[in-house]
Amino acid sequence: MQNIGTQVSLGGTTAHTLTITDNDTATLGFTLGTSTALESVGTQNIGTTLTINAIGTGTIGLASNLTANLTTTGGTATGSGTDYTLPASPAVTFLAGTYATGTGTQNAAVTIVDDRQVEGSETAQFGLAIVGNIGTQVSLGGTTSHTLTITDNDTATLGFTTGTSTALESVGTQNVGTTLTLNTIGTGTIGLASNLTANLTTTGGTATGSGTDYTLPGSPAVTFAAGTYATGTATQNAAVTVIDDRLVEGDETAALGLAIVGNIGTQVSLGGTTAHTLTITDNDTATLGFTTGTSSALESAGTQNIGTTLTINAIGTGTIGLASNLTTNLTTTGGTATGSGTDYSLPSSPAVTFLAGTYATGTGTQNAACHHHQRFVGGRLTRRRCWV
Ligand SMILES: [Ca+2]
Ligand SMILES: [Ca+2]
Ligand SMILES: [Ca+2]
Ligand SMILES: [Ca+2]
Repeated sequence: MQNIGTQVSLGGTTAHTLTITDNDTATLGFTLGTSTALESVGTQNIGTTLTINAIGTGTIGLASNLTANLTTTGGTATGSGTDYTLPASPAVTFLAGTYATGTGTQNAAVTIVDDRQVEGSETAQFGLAIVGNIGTQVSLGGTTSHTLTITDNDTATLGFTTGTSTALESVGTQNVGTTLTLNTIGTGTIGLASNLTANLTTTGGTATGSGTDYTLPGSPAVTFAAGTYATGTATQNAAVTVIDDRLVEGDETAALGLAIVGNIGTQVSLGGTTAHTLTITDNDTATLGFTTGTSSALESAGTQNIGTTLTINAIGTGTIGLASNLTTNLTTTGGTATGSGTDYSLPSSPAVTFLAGTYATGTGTQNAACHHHQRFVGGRLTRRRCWV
């Protein structure tokens, strides 16, 4: 200061602070909005991008470090070591220095847990939180949300425990076993993250479903509940109702398949023994005999009807009957008369037919027509018996 003598001295407000407001800012966001990682990947790098919006001249850069963290904002996956673990703080650091292009990228390393849960693909929604800002110059911007899809590498197959089974018609309920086999990769408890349900289906066979010979179980036929399956396998029974009718029908088969109702993502498929044949053993029988043990016919009768009687021994409920035609022939087992047109002729095949249908009383009769032939012995017409 060049004074005027010593006449001027400092006084009043003797200090002044000038604040220079920075006009250079930056935004931090995700490089991409989505990414996908296999459960076994170990570490999934989530890219972040810093974009510097610089005004003026000179080197573009950061005057101090910028740090930020990942945050969980949603999704079906569980963090904290269950399905994934967020990186420690800070997740990303953009170091102080020159950023000539005005942008920089840093990866946030998310740890993926390779469990042994059959769970389907899951999602983790991430956001960003600035930890160490540069003044207030950096804000979140651009792509501020990232969805990571974790693809499950644990699967399971569902099949029948055995390919065949046999049930007596009177059994009531036949349990058809199904087996779930878990194919897991990784470490930790083997299990299902949610219920798996499946139905039985009819794929063929001679038996009729929907209450005629059997009834499929209601939906779902089997449920493998969410939880631990330490051995990697489990069985559940599908309860097929067998109808104890009163039809003489013979053994019948029901060809059964499986249909998954409630899957776990798409992780469970049909596999192993995928078809099961259930044989239903008929407990209804019948006996066939002659109505009487003897009969007599005049040789001139022409046709002698030999009565046969069918007796049905039915167990169960419902209409007594035959499921299909029963036919039989007469045979010659002896006697003094000669068949094949000499003394008599047996009826053509079939001699008797008991038609399929209802036999409410449990019995039925049919005649077998035996044809007689006249011949003269010693000048007299003689009588011959039809021995059949
Ligand atoms: Ca796994
Ligand atoms: Ca898994
Ligand atoms: Ca029966
Ligand atoms: Ca029957």
